[in-house]
Amino acid sequence: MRLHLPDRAALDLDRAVIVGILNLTPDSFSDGGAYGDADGAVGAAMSMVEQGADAIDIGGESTRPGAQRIDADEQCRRVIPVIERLAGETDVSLSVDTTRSVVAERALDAGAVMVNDVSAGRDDTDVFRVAADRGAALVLMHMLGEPATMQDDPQYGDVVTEVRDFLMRRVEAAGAAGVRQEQIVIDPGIGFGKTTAHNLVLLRHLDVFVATGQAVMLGASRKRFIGQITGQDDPAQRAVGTAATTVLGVMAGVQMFRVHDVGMNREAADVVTAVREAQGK
Ligand code: HH2
Repeated sequence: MRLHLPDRAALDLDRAVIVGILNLTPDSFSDGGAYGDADGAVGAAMSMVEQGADAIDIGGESTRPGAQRIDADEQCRRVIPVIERLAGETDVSLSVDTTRSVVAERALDAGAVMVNDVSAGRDDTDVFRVAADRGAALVLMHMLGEPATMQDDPQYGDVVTEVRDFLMRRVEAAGAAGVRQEQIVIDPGIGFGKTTAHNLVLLRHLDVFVATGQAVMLGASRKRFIGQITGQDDPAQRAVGTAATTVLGVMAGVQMFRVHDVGMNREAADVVTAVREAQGK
């Protein structure tokens, strides 16, 4: 399976795609303010490439629970110079993590090939038009409510079915706006309007998302539910727990993993893939 990108490029989804996270935000829950300036950010991204990242997801707005919204101009100021420089230094795929069409468009101009929209096109439906016009890949994620309030007592009847059905409705809406089906990735949105119990049930049923036939992304990296299970309060200490979710995902057929700790997740995914592909007597 391949994820089509602009200019006839494609990402091979038969081997797990590791997407390194580059948050250019002062307030992200795990790596907020970690890179200082553009030089630091480019260096961090290049180190992820060396560790085996296939793509880098670059964001200028935190979506952690309770986060403040950042306007499009400020997001552009944060992400565009870094995308421009990375496009000149590496050929791994660059993704922009934004819900705003203006930011998506400028990021695609600067060299990005994928738009990661955690609102699945609900914040700004023009994101669909921009992705369609430019032939960009598009990640559609499930979120219940909004970052400011999403963790205030989220409720579902059947979380797996509801999240899947929502995502398929958004795939349909993106398709109606002209985005090609084979360019759309769905993501259950671990931690976005979900309790730990909801996250665990979603992780247990990742096969349901894979069975839709869309490419699937998992974003469990360093999230709070891992800390609740392992007792690790510091997000940086949740890499092993994250790698466990990558193993589960590869076993279920998930193709893309959005992670902070690239090397560890690359290795975990590669070992599981090798076992899955093992043949012989
Ligand atoms: N999670 C976060 C941000 N963007 N995109 C997708 N597709 N899936 C995710 O699970 C996802 C996402 C939140 O994590 P992070 O970027 O580390 O933190 P913050 O939002 O605080 O910057």
